[in-house]
Amino acid sequence: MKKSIALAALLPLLSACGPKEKTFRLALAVPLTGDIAAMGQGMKRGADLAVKEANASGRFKFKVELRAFDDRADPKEAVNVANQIASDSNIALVVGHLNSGCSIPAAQVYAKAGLAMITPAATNPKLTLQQMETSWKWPKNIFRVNTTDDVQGSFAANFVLKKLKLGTVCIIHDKTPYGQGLAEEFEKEFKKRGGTVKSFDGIAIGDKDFKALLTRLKSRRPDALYFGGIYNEGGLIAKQAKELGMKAPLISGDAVQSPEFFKVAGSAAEGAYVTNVGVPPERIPSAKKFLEDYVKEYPGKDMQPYDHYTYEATMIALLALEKAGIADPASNAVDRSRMIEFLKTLKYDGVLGRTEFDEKGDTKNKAATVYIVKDSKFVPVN
Ligand code: ABU
Repeated sequence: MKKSIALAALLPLLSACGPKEKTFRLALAVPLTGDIAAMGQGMKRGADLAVKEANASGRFKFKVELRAFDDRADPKEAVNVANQIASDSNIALVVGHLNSGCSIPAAQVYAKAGLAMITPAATNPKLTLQQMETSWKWPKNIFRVNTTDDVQGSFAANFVLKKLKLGTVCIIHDKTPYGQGLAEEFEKEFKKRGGTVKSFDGIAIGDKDFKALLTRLKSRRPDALYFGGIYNEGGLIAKQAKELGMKAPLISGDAVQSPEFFKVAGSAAEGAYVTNVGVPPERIPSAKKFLEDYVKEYPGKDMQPYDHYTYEATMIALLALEKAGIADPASNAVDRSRMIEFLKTLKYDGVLGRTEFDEKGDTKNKAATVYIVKDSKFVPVN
C-alpha cells in the first residue's frame, strides 16, 4: 500500500522529466447531429483519416489532434462554435463548415481571429466574395477546395437544355443560401440559354408534404423539375412527384448526392439526375490510395458527397501547419498568419487533382459532373 502511494506521487515528476510531445490542433466544424448528420459524419471520417495517416507517417515532430465541433447545420450555432474555436490559440486552422449558411457568418469570426478556414463543401459564391469587399478589414482567411454554385448551376442548365433537350422547367428551392442560391444560378443560366422557367417556389427545410405544391406544378406541365436543396427534402419531392404521376425528371445539386437520398426517395430516386462539383474521385489516379484506405478504415460505411473533399482540405491544412504553422519550434504557439500566406500560394496535388486558390480563395479547379441514379447508385453521365 505504502509502495503504491509513493509510486503514484512520483509519476507526475517522472513524466515531467521525459520529452514532452507537443500537440497542435485542427478544428473540424460540421453538423454531427441533426437532419444532415450523415454528411457531417462522413466529413469527419475524411478528416480523421487524414490526421491519423499524418500522425502515423512520422513526418511531424509534434502530434496533431483533430477537434470536431457540431454546428448542427444552424447558422447561430455555427457562430457559437466559431467563437469557441477562435479563442483556442492552439487551433491552427478550421476545416469547415458544410453549409453555406453556416460558413458565411462563421468565416467572419475566424477572420477577426486571423484564423484560416478551408471549406470542403460550402458552394455559395458569397462565402469567399465577402472577403473581397472593401468593408472586410481582416486577413483574407477563407479558402475553398470545392468549386461554386455559379459553376454548378450553369453546368446543370446547359445539361438540361443541350443534353436532355428539355426546354421548360419548374424550380423549387429550400430558401437557404445554398439551395436558393443554386436555384437562382440555374434559373439565370437556363433563361439566358433560351429555356423557359415556368415557376420558382421556396419550401422550408423540415417540410414533409409537398403534394399541394407538386400538384400545382404538374398542371404547368414542365419538361423537368429542378430542386436546389438537400437530400431529405429532395428525396421527398422525388417520391411525392412520382406518386402524383409526374413524368418530368428531377435534377438537383451536390447536397442530394448522398446515399441518404435513396433511403428517402425509395424507387422514385431512379432516373433522377444530380450534379456535383469536381470529378468523381474514381477517375482521379491520385485518389486511388485514399479510396482504398477509406474502405479499409471504415468497412461498410457509405461515402458521402464531401468525405474526399474533407480529407483533401485536412491534408492541405496539415501541410500548411508543417510548412508554415510553427514559426518558432521552441514555442507552443501556432502562427496563423503565416499559414494564411502559405495557402495563398499553394500548389497541391491530391485526391481532387491539382488545388490552387485564386485571389478570392476559391479553387481554380472548376470541373463539374452530372450523375443519373441507376440501381441505387450515382452513375456519372459526362
Ligand atoms: N454545397 C451544398 C451543401 C453545403 C452548402 O450549404 O453549400
